[in-house]
Amino acid sequence: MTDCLFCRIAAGEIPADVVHETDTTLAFRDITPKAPVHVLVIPKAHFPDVAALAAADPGLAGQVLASAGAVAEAAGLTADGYRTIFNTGGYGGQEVAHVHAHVVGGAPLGPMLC
Ligand code: IU
Repeated sequence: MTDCLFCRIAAGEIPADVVHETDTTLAFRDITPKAPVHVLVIPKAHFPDVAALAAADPGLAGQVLASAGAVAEAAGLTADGYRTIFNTGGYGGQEVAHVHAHVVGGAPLGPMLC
């Protein structure tokens, strides 16, 4: 049993509104959406942030980005545009220490979000 929330979601121990899944990644709707579409994309394996993920497993980092693109495509965001965000650390506003990409869109976005 891990105390990492997103590891537990990836393991199916905590329910989530899953919109996309591969062998290595999971995408689910943010419980507090900041835009009409707000999906989080995680690797199923635990890495604390995007820099740690990219350093340890660049291939998996690419798979997370590919999943983010697939989520945007499936949500119909590609024509008007959208944003992919990785928050890192305290000043970066990262609240959950399991790397996750925010895929946000569905309306014009302000200069900052998430
Ligand atoms: P952050 O980049 O670590 O700040 O983003 C964490 C996100 O996880 C944030 O947008 C929360 O709304 C979201 N979230 C969630 O989707 N489900 C949860 O159980 C919890 C947080 I706690």
